[in-house]
Order: sequence, then C-alpha cells, then structure tokens
Amino acid sequence: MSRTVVIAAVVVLILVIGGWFLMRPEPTIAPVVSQPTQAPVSAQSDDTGSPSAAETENKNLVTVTSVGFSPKDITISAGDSVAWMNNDTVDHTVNSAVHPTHLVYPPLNLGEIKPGEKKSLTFPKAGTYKYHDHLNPSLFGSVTVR
Ligand SMILES: [Cu+2]
Repeated sequence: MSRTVVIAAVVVLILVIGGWFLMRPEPTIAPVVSQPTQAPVSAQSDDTGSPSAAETENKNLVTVTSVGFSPKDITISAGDSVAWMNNDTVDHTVNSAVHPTHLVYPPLNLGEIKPGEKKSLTFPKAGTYKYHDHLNPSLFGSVTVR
C-alpha cells in the first residue's frame, strides 16, 4: 500500500517538475521574439520642416535622370534649401566636387538617391557649390547661393 503511495507521489512530483520546466522558458523567449517587429520603422520624409521650409524645398527642386540634373545650375538665397529628386529608374548620387575625393564642400555629399527618393540640403552661406553624380561623373551641376 505505502509503496503505491510513494510511486504515485514520485509520478506527481515528476509531472510537476516537468511541467514547470516546460512552462518556464516561454516567458523568457516571448519578449525576444516580439521585439524585431517594431524595428523596421524608417522615418524617411517626416522632416520636422515648417511649411515655409517645405515651400522653399519644392521651389528649389532639381530632378536627376539619365541625361543629368535639371536645372543644371540653380541660384538660391542664403538659408534656402535645394532638394534633389531622382526621377530615373536607377540610383544616382549627389556628391561635392571634386570627383573622386568630394572634399570641396563635404555637406554636399548627400550620397545615393534611390529612384523616387528626394534628398535636400540647406545652404547657409553665399558661394558657388559644384556637385556631380558619383555613379555617372559626367552628370554635374552647381548651386549658386547669393
Ligand atoms: Cu565622385
């Protein structure tokens, strides 16, 4: 009789411990799995720009296609920004002169602009800033700031 009770107690104990081991890992794994779903949120065109900043950006719009930048040369006022829009089906870049070092005006190294993408830069100081498409160095342009 007592032997049966001991065996029953051992079986219950195994079930309880086994059940505890089965249940325990779940809460520790679950949060790790659920985290990556939040990661790929890219804040792209949610610029904090005021309406006036957006207006100047659209006013000073340079498009780039396979034949080059348009307008090739643009004149703006100090403090205004220029936006470059890629209207091609392949990547283009905006990089400061001089190819290939791009050291004349480093802020102008906007890098790759994907098809349909737009990148902009504000020019605080007067001057003439030359740039080119590093992937197609024969395509170039300039920004003149008065
Ligand atoms: Cu270059």
